[in-house]
Amino acid sequence: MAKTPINIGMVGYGFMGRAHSNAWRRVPNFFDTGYEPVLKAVAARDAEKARAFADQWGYESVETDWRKLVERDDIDAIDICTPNDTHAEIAIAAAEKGKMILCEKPLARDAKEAAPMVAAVEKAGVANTVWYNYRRIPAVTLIKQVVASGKLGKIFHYRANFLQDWTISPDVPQGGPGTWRLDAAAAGSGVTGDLLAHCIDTAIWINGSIASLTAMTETFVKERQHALTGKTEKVGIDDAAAVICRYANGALGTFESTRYARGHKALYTLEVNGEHGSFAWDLHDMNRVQWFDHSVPGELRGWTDIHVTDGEHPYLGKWWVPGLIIGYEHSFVHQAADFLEGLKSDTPTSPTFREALETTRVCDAILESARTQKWVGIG
Ligand code: SOE
Repeated sequence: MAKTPINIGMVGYGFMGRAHSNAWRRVPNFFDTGYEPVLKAVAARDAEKARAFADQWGYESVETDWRKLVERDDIDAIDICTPNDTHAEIAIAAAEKGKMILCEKPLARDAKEAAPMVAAVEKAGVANTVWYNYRRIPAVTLIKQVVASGKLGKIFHYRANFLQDWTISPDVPQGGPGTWRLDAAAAGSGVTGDLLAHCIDTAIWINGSIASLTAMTETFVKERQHALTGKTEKVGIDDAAAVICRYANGALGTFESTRYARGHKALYTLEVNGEHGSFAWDLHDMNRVQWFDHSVPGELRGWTDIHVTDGEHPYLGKWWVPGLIIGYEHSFVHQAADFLEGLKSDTPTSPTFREALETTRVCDAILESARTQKWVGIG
């Protein structure tokens, strides 16, 4: 049967522009959603770079102003891959034009900026989602499914870390392409919005809402040259954050994130401890999950290393044969597939803008708690 085309308008062409473009290209080959994403246009200010990106990834056309892209009648969905400070304006304009919207995480720099985005997509009634891709790594999705089945019983702890080391040198600038994540004006925050946001999104998805928290943050390098102005300017982002929290279900949580953990490049780890079992997972070995089942007879009881590559594991029936692994990029393909499936069944694709707003509110609470040195409730 002929597939329904869905015309994608991509805004931005950086690291995430590549990850999302790859997802749109791969998804119809592996997932039978009934839709055929068409890479219709990419928008970016630098015409030459945008053209080179379009040629590399197979976009049909180029715009140098995202407003023109949003105005185009031949675009069905706007995919936002630009720095955080631009998400709100683009998303709200796209919603007003009736476009579906897929926005790179975090939704915006803070909840004040994100709330009107939620209002805009809900008023327009357009499909929307935020690319919190790690949820859709099969091992992580498996944890979610087993926890939701009740097999772990009462959950006591959910903890997660996301550790990197790429900003230790004071010579890394802030601002500009590639380093806008270090510029508070563009990013909103540092590791909290960039890395902890992933941990919090997954935590809320698996273990429910966070009720209250207390946090500390640190900015280790206080001044950096700004890549755009050339001037040495005060650094406004958090370089590291440590959080303890209480979940609405009574569990306790701890989170840590930093870009100063020498040797760690993208060490996202999470652990869930329940009454009857525990899970532990590590992004560096993303196709495996460690599982402890207390119901196994004592003499055989122990941690089990599950290679999450069987056809019955989430998403894996669509890929290769049992035992063969998949990678980081597949998590984006899975999100694109779920979005298209959602269109087919008219169901929202989680996290929607509204769900991602909750993560942003938790991030705001972390920064507030670090500033005030007080516990903050998330109402
Ligand atoms: C930062 O280095 C970064 O690229 C984040 O922005 C991504 O969201 C994360 O998945 C990997 O690290």
